[in-house]
Amino acid sequence: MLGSFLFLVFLAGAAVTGTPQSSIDQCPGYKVSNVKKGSGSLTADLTLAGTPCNSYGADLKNLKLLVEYQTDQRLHVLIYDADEQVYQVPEVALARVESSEVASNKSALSFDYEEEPFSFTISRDDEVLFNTSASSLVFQSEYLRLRTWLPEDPYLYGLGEHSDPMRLPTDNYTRTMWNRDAYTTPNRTNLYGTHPVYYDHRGEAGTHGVFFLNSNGMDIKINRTTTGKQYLEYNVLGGVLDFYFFTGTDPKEASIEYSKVVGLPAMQSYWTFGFHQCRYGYRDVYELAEVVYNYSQASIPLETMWTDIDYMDRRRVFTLDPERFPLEKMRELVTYLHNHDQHYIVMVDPAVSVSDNEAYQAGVEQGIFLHNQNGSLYEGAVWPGVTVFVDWFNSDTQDYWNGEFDRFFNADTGVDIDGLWIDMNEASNFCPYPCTDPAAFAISDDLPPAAPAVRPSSPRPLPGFPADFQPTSKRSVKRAQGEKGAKIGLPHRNLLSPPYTIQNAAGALSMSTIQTDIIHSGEGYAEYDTHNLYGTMMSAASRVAMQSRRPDVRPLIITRSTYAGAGSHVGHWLGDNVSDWPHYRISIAQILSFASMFQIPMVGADVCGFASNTTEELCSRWAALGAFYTFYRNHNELGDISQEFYVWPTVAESARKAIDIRYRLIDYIYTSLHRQSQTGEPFLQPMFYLYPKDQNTFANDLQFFYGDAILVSPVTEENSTSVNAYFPDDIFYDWYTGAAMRGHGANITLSNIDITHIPLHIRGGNIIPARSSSAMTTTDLRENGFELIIAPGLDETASGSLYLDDGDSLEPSHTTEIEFTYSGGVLHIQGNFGQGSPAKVEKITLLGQSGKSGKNMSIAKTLDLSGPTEVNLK
Ligand code: MIG
Repeated sequence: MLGSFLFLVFLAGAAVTGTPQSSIDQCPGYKVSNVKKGSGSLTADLTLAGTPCNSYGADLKNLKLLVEYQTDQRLHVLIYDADEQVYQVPEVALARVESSEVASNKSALSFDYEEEPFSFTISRDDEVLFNTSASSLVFQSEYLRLRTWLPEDPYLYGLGEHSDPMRLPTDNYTRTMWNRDAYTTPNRTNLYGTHPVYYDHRGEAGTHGVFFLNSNGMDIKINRTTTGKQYLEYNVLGGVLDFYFFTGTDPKEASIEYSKVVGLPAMQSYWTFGFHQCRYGYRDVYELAEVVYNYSQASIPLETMWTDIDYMDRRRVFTLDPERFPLEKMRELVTYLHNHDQHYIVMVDPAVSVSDNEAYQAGVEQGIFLHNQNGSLYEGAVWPGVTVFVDWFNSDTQDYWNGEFDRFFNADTGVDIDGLWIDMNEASNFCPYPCTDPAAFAISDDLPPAAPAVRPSSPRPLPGFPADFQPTSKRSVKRAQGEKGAKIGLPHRNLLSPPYTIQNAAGALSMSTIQTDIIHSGEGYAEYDTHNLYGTMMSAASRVAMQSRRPDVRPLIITRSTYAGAGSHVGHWLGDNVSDWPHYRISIAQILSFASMFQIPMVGADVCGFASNTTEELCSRWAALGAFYTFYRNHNELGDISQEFYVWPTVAESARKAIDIRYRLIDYIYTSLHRQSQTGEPFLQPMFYLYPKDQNTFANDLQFFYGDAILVSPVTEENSTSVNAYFPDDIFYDWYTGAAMRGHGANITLSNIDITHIPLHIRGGNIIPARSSSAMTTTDLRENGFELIIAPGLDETASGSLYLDDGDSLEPSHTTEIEFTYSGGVLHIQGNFGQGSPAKVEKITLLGQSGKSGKNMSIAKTLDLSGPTEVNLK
């Protein structure tokens, strides 16, 4: 059933039509008048410069231009309609950064324009970064077009979410932004999230980013003209042209600049970096308990147990299956986990079953579901059958969501979860457009059978049920589309099938999601404009709800659908990948884009793969690779063979070894992610972030840096025990032996890599505060002392840092921030040493040539990190 459903989706995707470029090329563009220049800003009027071409909707005659030199590294360019009717991304979805208006002559970027036809350039020194003279500007009621020239063979990155190479293709490449339930994450299609930011890396000259703050459906095309000139073109279904240009001397700096626009990412609790086990298809609470037990028997640390929609009563959110997951037993399980310093997480979906359940009744009473324009509830079909969908723009929704969380996840009477998993929030709808009979698409009684060889009996069948109950709402739409100054959208648009067609792999805009002519409560936004924000609005509301249950601790929320800036609320998993080698490999490019370029540092793929059966070899390699994601979770689809790490001895061995290393490094991870949450400096990084002048690194997305200090070079091919890894011109040290390895800007074949092993190298110049030994839980880990690993760089110096707090508080009262530096044979320890019992150093290891005899040197030395000190290692 699911298979044929997906097949239909693909067929629909293939039917996407081409665009009539001939008529669009007749569009007259705009001319500039009434220019007003401030020291750090410019405003002007833009008037249509000729006969409207009305190619994909009506040309707007009067526009306004606003240019702000926001900082010395960031420039804002906004082109909007003079009447301010056109939809703009609401502040509730993405708060705007304040401009600290700098004088234009103090800025690294400069804005220049042509009067008629209007076009503009953004330059850094003498280098043009963005030049819109590549085509005339088109600003229509349901279509925007802007094209910029690019240099020949550019190094472009970003434009997520996708499963294409990290360095974007530059020929005939289209990135469609329209959030979609993208089972198996096919490449060259739109996936779950929208991040309309690209980075353009120009080596020595620096790196800049271009963030297009727009949430409408769009195709971004990267291609060449018939004469071979390279360009990037935005084709957008609405909204305004809102661009943030930011620059850095290198890619790291550019990422930091982006974090200033979309917000700094949320800091996560210490325990969240432990290992997580999940799957779809756990039969009952006893099976959950068995898995927890099996992990401990296999001596594989399990920090957090997860449960998919299996726990729900007939897949209804905020309910428990009374037979398979009864409340009493669920509470026992959670208590058991908590008593053993372990954690528990479950899934929540945004679609609420239309049936006799509390979440539905409460939602109807509070009027917080989406409504059709005639006032009836908008219905679709998701797991529980016919459903309604929460309207995140309704001002009563937060109360509703808090209320459901307080009730169902109540510490005293409910399921006391430690974190939250939110899914299906693109939003996903099984009822294809036009959805006239959602009951016909209720697939809950047609679930694929669980694999009988692995589980003694499949989940009991889930009956369908009638859904003819349709109360009317008490909602009130405050504004109508078209109100001047309201920025909620032009009136009289075709919100279902606009004239321009984006290459949505699902087909029509409303296909397999919420119908796009739905108008939200509150301000009255159209789903057409806000579709791509649905998951992030749910993320923000869920964060508040989790915080309202546990006000003092950092909420962990992992979401499927994201929009720019989502990292300030949540982390992300990469959705429904496949248990195959291509998905194993592409996960690296994907986590790197999310963590470093989109500022969602808590990210990981389903380890061992979600769809289809994994293999022992793949799962063994993935157990090790996943240990170097920030979010490390094994997850698997209903009906596939079990893939918990203990199922195969080699996988268990691989997992134990990788988890041992990961746990020893958790404080290094924690320190770096804390820094990212404070400054935007990315933790997970592509190789070119640290070697921005070495062109050999620019497209490498099979190796990566785990923080500044650790290079991860996994085996990437099946049936292989070697990897051809690139080592820049620098000094590295083998993590396992400490042996120095001089990189020469060439590939080195690492061989004899057992399937339980992952090559890791410490990059010279770093000091790593590792725990001296691992533990079965992160709570126990925190009791262990530290080993300081000093890896001198080519200049014989090294540095590192350590951030410590209680691991959990939103606002920790005592924090310790220590800086380690090594030079001239002496280790210097300085910083702010918070109160509380000081961390202990048990061992100092000096790697490589610097030791007395040219070998590694380890000294066992107990040292309290309670104040500044020096250790002479000569
Ligand atoms: O349509 O909850 O991506 O991780 O196991 C499938 C069941 C719904 C999709 C998620 C996947 C999860 C599954 N969900």
